[in-house]
Amino acid sequence: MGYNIAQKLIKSHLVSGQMIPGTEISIKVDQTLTQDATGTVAYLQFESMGVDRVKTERSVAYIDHNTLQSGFENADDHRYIQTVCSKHGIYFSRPGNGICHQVHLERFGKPGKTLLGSDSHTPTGGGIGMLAIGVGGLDVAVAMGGGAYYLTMPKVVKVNLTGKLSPMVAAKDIILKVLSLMSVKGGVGKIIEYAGEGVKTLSVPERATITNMGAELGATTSVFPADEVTLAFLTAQGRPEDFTPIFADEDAQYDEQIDIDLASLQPLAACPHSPDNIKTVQDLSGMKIDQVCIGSCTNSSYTDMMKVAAILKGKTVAPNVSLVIAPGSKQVFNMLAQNGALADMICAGARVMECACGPCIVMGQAPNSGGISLRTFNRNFEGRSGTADAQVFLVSPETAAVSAITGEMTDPRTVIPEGISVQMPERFFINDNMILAPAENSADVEVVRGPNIKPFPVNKPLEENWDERALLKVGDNITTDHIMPAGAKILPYRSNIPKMSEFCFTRCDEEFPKRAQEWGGGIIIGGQNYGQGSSREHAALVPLYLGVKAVVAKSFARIHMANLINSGIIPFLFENEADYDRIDLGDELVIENIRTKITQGLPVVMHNKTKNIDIPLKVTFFERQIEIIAAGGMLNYTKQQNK
Ligand code: MIC
Ligand code: SF4
Repeated sequence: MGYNIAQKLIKSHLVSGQMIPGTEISIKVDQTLTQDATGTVAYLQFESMGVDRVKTERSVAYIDHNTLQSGFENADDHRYIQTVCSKHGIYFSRPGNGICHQVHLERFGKPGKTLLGSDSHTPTGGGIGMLAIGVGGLDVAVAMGGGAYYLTMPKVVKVNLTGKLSPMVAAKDIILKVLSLMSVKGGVGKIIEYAGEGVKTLSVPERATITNMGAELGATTSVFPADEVTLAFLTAQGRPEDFTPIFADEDAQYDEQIDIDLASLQPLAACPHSPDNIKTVQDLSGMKIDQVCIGSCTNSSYTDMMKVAAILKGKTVAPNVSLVIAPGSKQVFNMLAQNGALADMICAGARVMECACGPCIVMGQAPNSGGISLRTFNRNFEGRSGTADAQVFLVSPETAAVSAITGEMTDPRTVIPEGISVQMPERFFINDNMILAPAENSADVEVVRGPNIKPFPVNKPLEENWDERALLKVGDNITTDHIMPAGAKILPYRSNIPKMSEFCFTRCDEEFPKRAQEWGGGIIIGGQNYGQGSSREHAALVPLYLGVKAVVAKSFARIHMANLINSGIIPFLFENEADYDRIDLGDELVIENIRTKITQGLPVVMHNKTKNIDIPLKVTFFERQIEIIAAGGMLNYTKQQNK
């Protein structure tokens, strides 16, 4: 029996386990990436492991998130990351060089390699045939130290693409279509593999848009073949030698299949407040808009920007619209400046920002009250834009640019029916002067630590008997943006967990941090898909700091569940989902002999003392995860192993 691409990539990196879906495997990690919002803690954790030089083939630290320096904190953290990287063998992409996923695709990604990144959109690398997985910072730290990455062997879904996109229909519309079919939790435990003759009609940036936003499916990752289109891209990036062809075998098997005829697609939009709430742009047309943001790791490539510039050329942004554009990388920005496309954007009235995450992570540009914002980004969770009552619609660059001119949601096919043709350049502008190689000699480098860097919390070994309270009860699809919001005000404290704790869960309940302090922690009760969205470990580390012992939910998102285990907070599932309704805020929850039961694989029952009922909990952890939980988190576990 032949292999699909996902299986080939896993097989060639398998360290332990067997490729049986649902079982635990571990793989060798070739490359890692971090960004600055997760990087500071990841490097603090790496330092605590006492490893001198990273053991990966290539590790890169990017500065792209915390770029608004309204105080010393971000600049200090950047200096810390720069020096710690230089000391330990990590390449450093300076602020101004671009968004991690875009730059990594351009300059470092290699087909056939594995990439672990402390950012949920790391699967962007799947666009060139990498096995690229988003994880918490601690998993990246372990990988940099030479440790394997442990994961649940996923099922593989084949998305069979036929035909060709019509003019003004974009790669974004393909992934929005997949989201409408699978939902934000439909990808959990799965790799999404793209196949079929439609694949070769898609350029690398288009493929990367699709794999990037596969994160919104909850998938482990997404992957495309590495073919002649990939080779042309790498050649244009001046690195044809990095190419390796990767295809599925003729007789490859898949666990599921979805068929999409590209020719049948039309422009789509993800409506508030979820990336899977899909409608056609046609159905929404005529809706007045207030803001348009173009960029983010999903849609900020050279070809995306050139299309936008072509649409804006000779036009003026509608009076009711603020148009913001952030190119994805210095390479893209440079090329737009050199060929005059930037002038077309400026002339039309665009507010051009530095190449970074920008509005996607609320480094400015929050919409007006109740504002309607069209964004080419990948997430539109409620409040994520920085304005609590704003309505964010996720659309393609074509739809965004055309709508910025008309001032209302507009199907781009009605304005430019013939479409826009933008050629992939034969050679990109290559200048890696903003990527610093590490020092040859570690001893020459002194790591600089600003006053914002505070120790991160480490858990205690698992205790035997718990008498806790239900500290918070939340509904379905709680995102990490609910748990630990981002934004220019809070992000500067990513290396200061005590300060961050003041904002924990405040989007759901203003009183949460105060109550957690007063009650000395407790247990969180969650619904379906708890912890969806980002990889931010802070959504586990801050609750740990506030004394959270466990989360009992109906289901969990993959990365967040791993982050909880890594920090020693137990992610329990309800044995009977109906029990969710039998717990209220403040209920006294008792679990006896929990350590013995978990380590011996015995059933765990939580007694709701307030209501005098027993609530059975599902314990579905792998052996190694049980050891991590018992040790009180990954760092304690690693120390025990190294003794
Ligand atoms: C995001 O898009 O939510 C982020 C900010 O990139 C996060 C990482 C973080 O919170 O630092 C992600 O996607 O993992
Ligand atoms: Fe940055 Fe937004 Fe991409 Fe996250 S989703 S990496 S914040 S551009």
